[in-house]
Amino acid sequence: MKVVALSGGVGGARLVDGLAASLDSDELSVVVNTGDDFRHCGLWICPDLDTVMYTLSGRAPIDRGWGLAEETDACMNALKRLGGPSWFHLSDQDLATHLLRAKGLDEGLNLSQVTDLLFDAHGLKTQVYPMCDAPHPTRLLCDGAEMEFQQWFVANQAEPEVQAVCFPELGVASTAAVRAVDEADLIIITPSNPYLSIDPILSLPALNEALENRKGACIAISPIVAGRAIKGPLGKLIPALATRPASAAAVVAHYGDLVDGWVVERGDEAGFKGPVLKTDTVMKSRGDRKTLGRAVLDWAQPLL
Ligand code: FO1
Repeated sequence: MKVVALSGGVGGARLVDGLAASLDSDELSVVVNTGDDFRHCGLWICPDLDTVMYTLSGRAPIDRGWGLAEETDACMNALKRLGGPSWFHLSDQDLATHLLRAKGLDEGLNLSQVTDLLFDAHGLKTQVYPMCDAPHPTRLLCDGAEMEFQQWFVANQAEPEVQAVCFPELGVASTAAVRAVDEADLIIITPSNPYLSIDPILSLPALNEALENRKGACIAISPIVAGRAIKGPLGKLIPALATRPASAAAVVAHYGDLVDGWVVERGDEAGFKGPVLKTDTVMKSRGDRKTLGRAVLDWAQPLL
């Protein structure tokens, strides 16, 4: 069975880890948001790609979700002492990833090629594709001015009220990502932030078209549990952007008829039409991820 997961952020990476435990490496592909990517200290930072890589490697911090669990900060401390930027934390082993990516890009590899190189270096077999190879930066419209994603999310702790999430007009989706969606029997929208992690993927015309004309079924896991986001700013973004309280139903409305079936936390299924799986969707451990991944795949079978 060909499965494609659309992922961004920590929640998406956790489900990908759970799906990878139940699928062969030639069954699972992952299309990852690159709208959070930015240039920092001469490096090209790809947070959502690295979060999938570290999570699949079992090396991401179980609670924080991004970066690496066993880490040191010698370089960041030296950088601070030299008066360099310290708002975006790059710990020592994580820096090795950024340096290797910068080397590959500097030698003319595109983002997909350097991602393959990094995943191989981590001994990972899962097919992970950037949604596009060229920069496709997400910007947040706050108080009439556009902010770069990481300036909003990290430097300003996602505090500034968001009036709109903005994407570049066009954008060329990566060939492998479009092919993966075209060939998929099952497309899974992971419990990522719909506005910040999934909409950037849908903003790419070729991927949006591939999803609209999909041959397979498309299911989604709600990132809102009992009216609250497990992690991140979604609990505030829904009232700000959809002018309604945060709820699983608000996420359903956001995706509209793109989604054929929903996976929601027990108790959140009120008002759902169509196929819905009510289960435990909060992943506190790798075991939880595996259980949820298996439950989602088993439940989705009749939808294919
Ligand atoms: N998030 C923070 O809140 N503070 C940081 O200093 C920070 C550094 C960082 C470094 C590498 C990386 O892959 C992710 C990092 N993140 C940090 C998380 C990142 O901003 C988010 O993971 C995504 O951009 C949104 O999901």
